[in-house]
Amino acid sequence: KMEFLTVDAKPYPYAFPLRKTALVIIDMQRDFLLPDGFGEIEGGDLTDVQAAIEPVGKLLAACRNAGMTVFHTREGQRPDMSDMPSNKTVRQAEAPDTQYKLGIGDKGKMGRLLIRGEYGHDIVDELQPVPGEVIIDKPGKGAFWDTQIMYRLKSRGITHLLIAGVTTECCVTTTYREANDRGFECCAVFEATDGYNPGFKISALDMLHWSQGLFGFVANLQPLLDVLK
Ligand code: TIU
Repeated sequence: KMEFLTVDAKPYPYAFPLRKTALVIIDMQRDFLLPDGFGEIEGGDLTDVQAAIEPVGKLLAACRNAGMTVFHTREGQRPDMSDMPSNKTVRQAEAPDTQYKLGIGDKGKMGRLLIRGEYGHDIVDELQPVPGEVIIDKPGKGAFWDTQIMYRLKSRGITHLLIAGVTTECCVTTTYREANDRGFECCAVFEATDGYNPGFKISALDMLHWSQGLFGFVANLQPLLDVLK
């Protein structure tokens, strides 16, 4: 028997089948969250993304406790950078004001920036995956481009996604929109995502649920924690 849970959400309550729902945590990596990481070098204000670590942790604990499938993604390139999108290379080389003192693959204080295997590329201590959880390494912003995520989700019978992580304006909503086009019923968790610009977060999330759910749903964390108990 399929157990459906329902949580208050925008634009209307989100119903999700517990056994067919995955939590997808986007890019909670040291390079995006800690000082001297890629995000800060890129010009990001870390205040809000760091504040998201605790709510993401609460969501992760609740989903684990409910027996839900958990996916973690990490943005980065292979050490030889053979999977580096050319537009990333072009953009960091040709940014007019050379705000990027260092770029992807350069050596930062936490290792080579956004390179797999480096300390800075990995997930923060508080949110480390446990055995049985799926880690998706992705070369771009969205988790569906050049990765196995679709096969991993389909092979587990997943139809619904709870989406959290950083940054809202970049990898979170890119992945959410990719998932929506592939037929997944998505719900972003408001307090468990944040970005480098407060205005961006609100706009990005408003766009997801505008007009009867243009792309899907947005729920608050506490009501979700309550229904997962
Ligand atoms: N640049 C920026 O805001 N974010 C990223 O490049 N990656 C993610 O959003 N994870």
